[in-house]
Amino acid sequence: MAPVATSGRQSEIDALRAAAAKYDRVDDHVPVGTKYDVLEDYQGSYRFAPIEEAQVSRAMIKRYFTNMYERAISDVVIVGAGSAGLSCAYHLASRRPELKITIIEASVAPGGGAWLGGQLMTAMVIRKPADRFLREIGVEYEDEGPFVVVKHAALFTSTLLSKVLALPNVVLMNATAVEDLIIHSDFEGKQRVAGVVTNWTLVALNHDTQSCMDPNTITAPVIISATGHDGPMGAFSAKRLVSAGLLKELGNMRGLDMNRAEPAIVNGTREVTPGLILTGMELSEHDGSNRMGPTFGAMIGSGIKAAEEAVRILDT
Ligand code: 48N
Repeated sequence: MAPVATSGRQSEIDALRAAAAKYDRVDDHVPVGTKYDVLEDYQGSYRFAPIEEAQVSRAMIKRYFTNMYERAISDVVIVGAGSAGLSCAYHLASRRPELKITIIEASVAPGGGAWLGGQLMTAMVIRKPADRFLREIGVEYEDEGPFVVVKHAALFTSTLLSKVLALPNVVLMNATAVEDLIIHSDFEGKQRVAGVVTNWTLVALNHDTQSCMDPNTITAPVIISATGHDGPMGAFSAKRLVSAGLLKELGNMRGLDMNRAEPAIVNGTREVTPGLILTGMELSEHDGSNRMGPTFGAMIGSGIKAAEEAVRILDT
């Protein structure tokens, strides 16, 4: 039998219940065009529209978990929102608006290694012909002949990220890690990647501190993995192919050679096992191709190639 609340506590409970009833009405049926007594004033009289804390919570919860529910089945999942993953997402989502494209990014901040050029310097070098993509997304650069220079890598990455997020068919789930692949056998017994296994990144990084923090799943006919070559989870899918017995061993990224590395990554971008395309520097770990260091044209080209590969698979 619950203890009877004191009169003071009861009135608090009644007030919360009344507010909850009001929020439900407000959350779901705020009359469009309601005028609020607001004032953008910087002389000391700034006034905001009224808010209840539950409205903020519900505004976030409703949207995030609706996305999560709807994207449990996606058309394409892109793992990793670095320069290759984001270039791929932009090219694919802008050309195929009917596709449900879901990006899973382990870091809170998407962008991977493209916030800086090399050795923490800010300018970003992009070799021609990848400069065409900069014109497509509207990033200014200085032309230096065989290559162009974006004054700050963050200008490229933030512009690309904003363009990707503005596309209605893209959902980005950052701070979320892919911690395994869904691998099915088809009717011929051939194994194919059919989705990803996800968890909050902070959970994925703490499985040895807590047991049984089971993951979630997203199924899709095409997975594009762009998890890079370094970082806490670099080359994730390539490594998982080895441990799952779908790849004998990693090729392991070779030494730096810009002229060999960039065409090898773009031309080598492909479906490495049924249902899984590798792009960007993760591919160098899979194939054993050279690294290119602080030049990003191949990330753009490889991302675009991965998008084209995904279309080829989906359209067959
Ligand atoms: O920027 P990265 O690391 O990877 P790419 O391939 O998009 O770009 C690579 C590029 O920045 C270079 O490395 C340059 C060209 N240097 C080359 C060289 O020779 O040194 O982005 C990978 C993204 C990151 O944001 C990670 O947080 C994320 O992938 N990620 C994951 N996201 C979800 N689940 C995972 N398991 C996971 N692993 C990595």
